[in-house]
Formats: sequence, structure tokens, C-alpha cells
Amino acid sequence: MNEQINELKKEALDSLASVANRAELDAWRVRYLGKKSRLQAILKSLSSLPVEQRKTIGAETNRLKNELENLLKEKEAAFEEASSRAQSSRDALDVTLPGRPSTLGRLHPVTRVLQELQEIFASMGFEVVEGPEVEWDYYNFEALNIPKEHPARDSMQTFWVEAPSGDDDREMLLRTHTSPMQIRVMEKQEPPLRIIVPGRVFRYEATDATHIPMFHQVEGLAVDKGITMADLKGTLYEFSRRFFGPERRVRFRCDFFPFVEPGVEMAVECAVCKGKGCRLCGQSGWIEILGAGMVHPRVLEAGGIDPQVYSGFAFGMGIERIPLLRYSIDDIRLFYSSDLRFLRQF
Ligand code: FA5
Repeated sequence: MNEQINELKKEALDSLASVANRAELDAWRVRYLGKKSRLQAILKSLSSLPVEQRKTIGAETNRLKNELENLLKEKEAAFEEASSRAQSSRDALDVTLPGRPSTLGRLHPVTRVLQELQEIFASMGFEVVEGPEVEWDYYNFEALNIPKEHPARDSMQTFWVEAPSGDDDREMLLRTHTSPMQIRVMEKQEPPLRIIVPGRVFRYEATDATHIPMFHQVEGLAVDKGITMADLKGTLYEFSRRFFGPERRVRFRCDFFPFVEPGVEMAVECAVCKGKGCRLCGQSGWIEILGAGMVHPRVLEAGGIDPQVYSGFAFGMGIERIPLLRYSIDDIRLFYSSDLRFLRQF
């Protein structure tokens, strides 16, 4: 019996020496320590042996069992360590690899133009204020001398919005221009006033090379004693000189807006064709960038300002058309097509 045990030990140790992975180790465990192993068979057979033999063989077999179990644990621990070493070397940082280049973002051309405009007007003493994009009909139309059924409403196709419950008697919309802020500012501040209002506006319009349904405007408003049309023209000429340069020609023509009297539009010579006429300017050589005029007395009154004492000028400039003119871009829709080949040029 002793010989059998020694043979079994030699075989188990030899076999363990060639175990190379966890699966093989498991097979080894089943073979030499499992329920159907020879070791278990010896232990079972002990009861049939005479007492003396049972003692010595029993002790011998148990020693072998303990030894094999310890070897199994050691081998398991060795596999465990090897696998965590392999994992940490996979996670290690290879400092010799070239770094990933970080892509630098940049400001959208419309944002840059807005910032530049704000700087120009701020240097002329205008304060920047912002207003709500969702507006009441009252501020967008009524208080600006555009009552319901007024034909001027047709020129600003409107996105109407459901008013919050409890406000069923008032109509809500996405503002079609930044002019509602004229009233909101006059309601809150006393003259003298000099403000500009940059912001997004919305119109339910078909798109073409110079029209999009969401665009930006900058509103300007100056109210004080003795403000005249000369102040309006002087301010806008100065803006054009600083923004487009002194060579670019500017044109003022009469125009109608219910909230100014008299009203004008200002156009700038087309940058693409230099005034000769092209697709962008509709063959006219000019691109209209803003509407303006002297604030209508009814609008001053709606803002709580006495038109007998004060006068003012206002203008509303379309922002997207300005970089068109500066960079000779022939389609306004490019600004919002998210085409990086276009946007990276600015
Ligand atoms: C107005 O919105 C008036 N509130 C401007 C104003 C303010 C007049 C104060 C008098 C006093 P108008 O609808 O013309 O006016 O728009 C002003 C400018 O916005 C236009 O000159 C044009 O540059 C730009 N614009 C108008 N519609 C679009 C559009 N669909 N896409 C891009 N730009 C537009």
C-alpha cells in the first residue's frame, strides 16, 4: 500500500509540473483530489485494513492529501498573480506613443460678427441688453404701432406659440424682430437711452440665398432731447466705416415701418460683384442690411416717454447678411449647414 501511495505522489507531482494554465490545473485537481480519485479510493479502503495498518496508511494518505492541496493552492496563487501582472501591463501608459492632437474649436462667424458689432457700438456709448425670444403679441406688434389686421404683419410671417394657461387672452409668438425690446427698455429706463439688443429672431419664411427662418438681428435705440435723423445717419455711417472700411459705399432710401416716422433702409454695396449685380444681390448691386428711422411718437408713448419732450432713432440690422458682405459669401444658408469645410475658413 505504501508503494501505491508513493507512486501516486510521484505521478501527481510530475503531472503538476507540466500544468500550464487554469483549465489544466482544474483537470489535475479532479484527477488527484476529486471524489473519484485514487487518493479517495485509498481513503475509502482504509476501513477494511487491520487497525495498525489503518493507522499508518491513513496518516500517510492524509499527509499526501494535504501536500497536494497545498501545492494546488500555490499553483492557483501563481496563476492569479501572473494574470493580474498581464492586466496591469496592458493598462500601463506608453509614454513613447505620440499624443492625440486636440482639435481646437473656434467661434462661429456670426458670433464673431456679433461680438465685433457690440464692440463698435459700445465704443459709441451704446449699452448691450438682451430680451426674450418668446414674446407677447403686444410687444412684438401692438406697442410698435402694428395693430391686429395691419398689413405690416404680413411682412413678418410669424410662428405662433401656445400661451401658458391663465394667459388665454394674450397671444404669444417667437419674436419676428428685436424691436419689441425698444418698448421693454423704454418701460423700465428714463431717457437718455442708448442701447443695442443682439439676439435671435424667427420668421415663417421660405429660404433662399439671403433669407433663412431663424436669423440674428441687432436692434439699436437712442432716445434723448433733440435727437435727429442726422444722429441716425452719422451713427450708421460710422458703423459702416469701422466695420466694412471707408471705401465701401452705403445707400439710404426711404422705407416704411409702422414704428418709425420717417423710415429708411440702409444697403451696402454688394461685396461679391462690387455693385455690378449678381445672384446674391438680385442683380441690384446693393444688399439691404437694416431698417431704421425716427421712433414714432406712438411708440414713445407706449414706452411711457413724452414725444413732446423727447425724440429718438432706432435701427434693426440683420446680422447674417453682414459677413456675406464682408467675406463675399454668396449664400446665407452656408452659415447653418454645419459644413466644417466652410466654417473652418473663418
Ligand atoms: C425689421 O425687422 C425691423 N424691426 C427693423 C427696424 C428696426 C426698422 C427699428 C426701423 C426701426 P426687416 O424685416 O426689414 O425690419 O428686417 C431687418 C433686417 O433683417 C433686414 O434688413 C435683413 O438684413 C434682415 N432679414 C430680414 N429677413 C431675413 C431673413 N429671412 N433672413 C436673414 N436676414 C433677414
